[in-house]
Amino acid sequence: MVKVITYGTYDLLHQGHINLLRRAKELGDYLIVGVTSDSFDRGRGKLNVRNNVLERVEAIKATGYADKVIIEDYVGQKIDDIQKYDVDIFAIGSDWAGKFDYLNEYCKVVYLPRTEGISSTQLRAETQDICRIGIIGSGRIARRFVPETKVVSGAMVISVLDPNKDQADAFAKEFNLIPYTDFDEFVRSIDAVYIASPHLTHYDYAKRSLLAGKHVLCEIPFVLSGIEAEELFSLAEENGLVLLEASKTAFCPAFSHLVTMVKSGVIGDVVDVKASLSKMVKSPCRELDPAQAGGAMNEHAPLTLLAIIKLLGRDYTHVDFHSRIENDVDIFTKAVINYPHATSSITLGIGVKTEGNLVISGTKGYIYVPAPWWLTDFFEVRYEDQTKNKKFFYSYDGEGLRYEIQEFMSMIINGRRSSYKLRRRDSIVIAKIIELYNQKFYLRVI
Ligand code: C2G
Repeated sequence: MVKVITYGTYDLLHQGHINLLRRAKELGDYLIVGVTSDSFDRGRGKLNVRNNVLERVEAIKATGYADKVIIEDYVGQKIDDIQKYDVDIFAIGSDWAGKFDYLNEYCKVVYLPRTEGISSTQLRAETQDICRIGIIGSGRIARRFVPETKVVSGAMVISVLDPNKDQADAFAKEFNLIPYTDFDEFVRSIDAVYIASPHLTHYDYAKRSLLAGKHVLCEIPFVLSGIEAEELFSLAEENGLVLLEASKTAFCPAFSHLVTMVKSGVIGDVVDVKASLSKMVKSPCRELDPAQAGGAMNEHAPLTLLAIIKLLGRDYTHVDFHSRIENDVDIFTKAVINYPHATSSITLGIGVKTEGNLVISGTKGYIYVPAPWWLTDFFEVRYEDQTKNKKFFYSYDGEGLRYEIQEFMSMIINGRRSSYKLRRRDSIVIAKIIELYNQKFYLRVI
């Protein structure tokens, strides 16, 4: 019996896939089809897959060509499968010509003709409206955002708003966008906004965008008060719009998996979380300007608090802050946030340098995420018995903004108002803690 194996994602199963499966089956007597898992696809940069793995497996079964369906979940699995199932022929479409020659050592490799004129990418584009995104602000993060949208299907940045005409024009020219200095004109031309303007403008821009019926992705810090955050989320809900805080770490593959691993008990009960983030800045700059809500807390609390809230929840019982202040701005802040059964702290610096890592301590072991943990692509689970330690690696592609953009687009397409990766209530609690700090209720100057 000649055994053939082939692999694919098979998203929105189409005639090209079916032709390929038929041809693969004709090469032998028994066809094994490997369908990629959702996490494997995300790991290899396929962020836009529409059908989940169960739907894709069902679609393959329904073609009647597969004698066996398996899940492909890791790099190198093809070599294992070929040996495990005693495969004679590995078949794949000609778009991969040459790429799998290394499998010749284990079986015969056949590149089958690819069906021209049809692809999952094309079908996704045809069945999905383009979301026209306008960017508010033309600074550093806005600059990184535009290229990242190119890898997310359906997302297209078309315009930029900056009250400074020269800056709007220069940014628009660089990225081939339409420049605006007037908000009302700008907002009319788009479906969604990405707010990347200075902190103190976020609330107003978000509110005006929601009132104009646009979805909003807002940079961190989202807003600096709990009441403002609550108001904006209610406004989004009433108008059937998506409002998401662009807390990039929340959506990247490694951090999401870290949270689910901790919740499943790999380190026992979590007893302490320590998250640090320090980035030195040079004066003069927005970060050191009290009039623009500068300071380490406003700058870096959103990502570090995100880690604590995702791991320990929203029901903290105590918070206090310790800061070193220079020229009316905290250049260093340590906040202690305690829970009934756990402690936590964030250590933030813009004029003090420290190790920016994340340590989650539990009753059975701990997780160590090295600096810069907020761009997570690796972490290690460590135990007293070091032979049980385990390292986990993930991809963190490009600038890492693609993951939040993908989540934002998926929420819009599927009419989801809330993301489990960053709940609206999580964003509200983060804003409330930042507000407590700014009101200096529990602040001690060191
Ligand atoms: N295919 C085809 N004609 C098309 C589109 C796709 O013949 N018009 C083939 C591909 O060449 C591949 C299979 O259908 O053999 C599955 O394609 P995808 O779903 O795009 O999956 P792919 O990313 O190619 O998976 O381990 C995964 C594999 O390495 C490749």
